[in-house]
Order: sequence, then structure tokens, then C-alpha cells
Amino acid sequence: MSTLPQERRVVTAIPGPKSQELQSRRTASVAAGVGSVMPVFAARADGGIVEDVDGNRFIDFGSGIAVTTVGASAEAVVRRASAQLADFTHTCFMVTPYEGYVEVAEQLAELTPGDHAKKSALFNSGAEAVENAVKIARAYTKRTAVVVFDHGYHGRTNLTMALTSKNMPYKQGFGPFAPEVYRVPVAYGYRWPTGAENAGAEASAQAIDQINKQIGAENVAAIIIEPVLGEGGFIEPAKGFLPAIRQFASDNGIVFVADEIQSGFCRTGQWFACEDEGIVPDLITTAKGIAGGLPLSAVTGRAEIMDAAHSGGLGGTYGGNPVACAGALGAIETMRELDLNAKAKRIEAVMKPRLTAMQEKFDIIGDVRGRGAMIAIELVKSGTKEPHPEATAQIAKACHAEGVLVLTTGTYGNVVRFLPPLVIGEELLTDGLDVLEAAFAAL
Ligand code: PLZ
Repeated sequence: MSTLPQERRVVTAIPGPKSQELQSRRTASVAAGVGSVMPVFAARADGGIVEDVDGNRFIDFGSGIAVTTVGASAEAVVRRASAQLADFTHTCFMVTPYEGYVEVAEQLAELTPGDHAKKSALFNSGAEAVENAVKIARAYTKRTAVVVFDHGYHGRTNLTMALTSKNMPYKQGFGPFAPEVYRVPVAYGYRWPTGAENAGAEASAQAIDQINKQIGAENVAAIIIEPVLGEGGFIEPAKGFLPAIRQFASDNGIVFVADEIQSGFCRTGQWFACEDEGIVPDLITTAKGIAGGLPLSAVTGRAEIMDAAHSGGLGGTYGGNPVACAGALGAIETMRELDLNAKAKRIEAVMKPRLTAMQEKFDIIGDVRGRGAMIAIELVKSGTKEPHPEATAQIAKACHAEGVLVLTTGTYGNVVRFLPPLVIGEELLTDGLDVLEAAFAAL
């Protein structure tokens, strides 16, 4: 760990003068389409703190969107990546391979669910991993259709925009989208018309019926689902939903793909969120938390499926870059050594009771949900389930002004999500929750 003090500190207006100056340079030179949650410019980050260029220290409840699970300057990540940088930055695995890539593939085979023979291919971003999972599933099944779910998010490239459900901001004006993508219902317990207790059985029956009637199961190459839906609003599919869909895939020769890009690598208190209901996916996509902040992603799965693509059919100049692989080995080492699954469960044990108590006090908190360090509250208009995106934005803004970095999410923009680094200290967690509670009281 660096020497960055682990305490919240607000010493200027947010954003401060130096951030404002950088923001005007940014506005002049960076494309408007790239947004930022909070226009403060980062100077250092470590543990549970992000420090900006004006010396403000924010409690990090975002981890750069679920990436810096081990912290933003974890010792083992910095050590291994630095050593790799000194040796060589790049050769291209498709030109002359190197050990780090193979070691990451070995670690993925060990850590992902199931004891079947597994292989991996490495890429740079989450979207790229999902695209490659589709290529591999199509090569294996010789079918074309891909099934995804309401509220699903899988990326911003052309194929993954098609897989993503929400129009604004991800798709608006960017079509036409890739064909042969079909969307079916998911078991969103809080909003299921006949109640959360029926959501698992009813939503899976509807989804399966739609696949059979509208596509034909024999045409489906892959079913892709996030075991906890991230950008859709931290939706945990109601119990029974995932096992029913997994079973349907097995029964029909469909490749079941768990997109664990946001939920994977200890985030929910297990190595992978699909373990919660004992799901063993055929393919699993990972990114974000895998490499402690360095750009790396992977598709891992059954050896016979992974080997279906012809030699030379998968790849990319930078996929599995050696520095990113070294970072991943450092991140995985940290997860094991610090038992970050236990830490995620501890974060849940601190956060959920506090949030549930807030829900009793503030009736705009309609739902408290999530697992481990992937927790969220859904905000609604008093006495209804009508989404309340305005209050959500106000709460986030109030937290930012007080030095707590929270992110919002959800199809309706009405979910505040909490994704702290798993190495965050308990005082920071409590302090951040106090700020959140004060923001609700002041609303
Ligand atoms: N699959 C489940 O969560 C990325 C998106 C942020 P990339 N989620 C954060 C934004 O607004 O762009 C994500 C995900 C799941 C795929 C992806 C895509 O991963 O690394 O952003 O391409």
C-alpha cells in the first residue's frame, strides 16, 4: 500500500480550482461523448481513497466501476507489473508468446466454476471478451442466434450494443445493430408483477417460452446473462431463475455464458457470482477486477468449446498484454492472500443493516439488495414503485460534495450502487454510510 492516508477530507469546493482548470482543458480537447461521473481529476488512489489534484480525499464506493477490487495501487500488482515493464512491454502473444499469459489461463481454469477441462483466451476489454464468447459459441454450435435479457449490459461495441438492453445513453443514434440477437425477460424480483416470490419460476418459463416460440432452441448458439445484472441496476435474478435457464441451455445444446465482468473476482463474496446457485457455465467472461486496474479480459470455458474456433480465428494485437497479465497475477495473489471473499462478505455485513435501517426511515428507498461488495438501493417516489431518478441524482451529488464517491445505475437511473474496493477499512465504510444517511435526511 502507498502512504495515502485512509481518511475523507474535503478542502475545496467540489470540483476544486485545479480540477476546474483541467476540466476546461478537457472540454476543449476531449470528445463530448465521453462522460465523467464527477469532474474531479485524480492524483492518487489507494485502499479506500481517491485523492484529487486539489488535495480532496474521497471515500471510494465505486472502484472505477468494480475494477480496483484489490485497491488502485495494490502492492503485488505494482510489483509484478513494474518488473514486467522492465523486462518487456509487448511482443504480441500471436508473434512470440510469454509465460504470463499462460499463467493467467491456468489461474482462470483453477478459479472458475466446474472441474471440467478448461481453456482461456485473453483480450483487452469486457466488450471484447463478450464478442469473442459469441464467436466461440457460434463456431462450436454452428448456430447463429444469441439470447440476452431485459436490463442486461454487455458493452459498447457494435455487437455488444445489440446485446445491451438500455437505449440511452448506450445505443441512441449508433445503429444499425448486429442481427440475430433476441431479448427475453429476467426475474427482477422487486418489479415482478406477481411478486418477488413468483419471479424465478414465472420469468424463466416466459423466457424459455419466448425462445422456443420466437427463435427455436435449435437455432440458439448462446444464452448470455450476468449472474447479478450490473448496469441494469444490481438485479439479482430471483432464486430458481438461473438454474432453470442453465438447465434449458444444457437440454438444447446451447452454450450458457455467464458474463461475470462486473460480478466476478470476489466482488459478491465468492470468486464468481454464479456459484451462489451452484451454476457451472459453459463459458465465463471476466474483466474489470481481474487485473487490479490494468486492461485485461478473458473468455474461459469448456476446452472442447474453446477449441472450436480455428487457429488464427481469435486474437488481437494487445490481447493478454504481458504487463496486464502480470497485474492480474498480482491481483489474484492479493485476493488469495487477503481472503477478499471474506472481506466482501464483511462489507455486506456492515452495509446491508445500515441501508435497511435507512430504508425504514426514508420511504423513497424502495429496495436494498445485492451481495458482498456489490450492494445497491433503488429509489422510488414515496408510497409507490415509480422510479425516482431525480432523487437518485441529488443523493449522488450530495455525497460527492461531502467527499464520498458513489455511482448510480439502473435501467431507470434510480439506483445508487456501492462497489467499494474490498480492501477498504471499516471506518471509511461507516463514515461513507453516515454521509449517505445525512444526504437522505437533507433531501
Ligand atoms: N459486461 C457485465 O459490467 C462494463 C460500463 C461502463 P468494458 N460495465 C461498465 C460504461 O458506461 O461504459 C461491462 C459489464 C458487463 C460487459 C461490460 C463491458 O466491459 O470493459 O467496459 O468493455
